[in-house]
Amino acid sequence: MTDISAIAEIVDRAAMTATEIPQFSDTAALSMDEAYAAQALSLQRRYARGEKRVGIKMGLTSRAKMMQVGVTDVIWGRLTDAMREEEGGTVSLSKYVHPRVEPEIAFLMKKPLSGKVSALEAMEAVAAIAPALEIIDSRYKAFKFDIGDVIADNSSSSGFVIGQWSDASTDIANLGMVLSINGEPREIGSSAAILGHPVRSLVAAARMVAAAGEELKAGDIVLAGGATAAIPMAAGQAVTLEVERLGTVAFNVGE
Ligand code: OOG
Ligand code: MG
Repeated sequence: MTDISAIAEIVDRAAMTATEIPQFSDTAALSMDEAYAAQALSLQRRYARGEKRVGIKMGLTSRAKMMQVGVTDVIWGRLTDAMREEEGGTVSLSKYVHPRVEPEIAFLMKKPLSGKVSALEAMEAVAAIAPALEIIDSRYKAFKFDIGDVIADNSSSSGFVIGQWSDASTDIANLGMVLSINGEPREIGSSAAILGHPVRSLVAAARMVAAAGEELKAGDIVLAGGATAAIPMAAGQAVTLEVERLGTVAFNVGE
């Protein structure tokens, strides 16, 4: 029998101390249900330490991301206030194991949303849209995992930076996205890479949180998922994402 609370403690401690751990799938793979149960329990430990839930992140919603990590199911994880990094600020590598950065779109919810919803219903629940950078940091050795591993590890959630909010009526179907390091474009993509349209990620988010007995709440942030492959972070990098129409979001990487 799989000890879900032991797994929750292992992934929570690994994230808290920025220490890498072996994959569970090396010994016994977790089912998706076991993995989501472990994720939920590991977040309970964070909440008990005073962290506040601020939303969720969707993962593996683009082909580029699926190819990069070799997992082909859409997944989700939870975001807390402790994961937020300041826009334009300096992110310290010391909090992370082997972080990567990826270009995303963020939704800010104005109404609760959960269950089976249409794209129109999903957009009606959105207050604003922003360019965002997600810092993902798998706690597993060599950033290698199977689907159960990554879900248990809160889908690699570890940091995020949100740019300026734009009106929810902004057309985000096919916006150019350029991720640059020190002024050099390194990953170039489109918001259309996110399930064909980022709103589909929000529709999936509503369905997936409902399956866990939860909902998206007013004020929640929802990250739609990386539009391109992620780039390993290193000290001295100036990371900038420019999203057509939505503007720029940036941070620097410190020691
Ligand atoms: C899993 C998390 C994926 C995304 O945007 O696709 C993710 C990982 O790549 O470590 O955040
Ligand atoms: Mg992501």
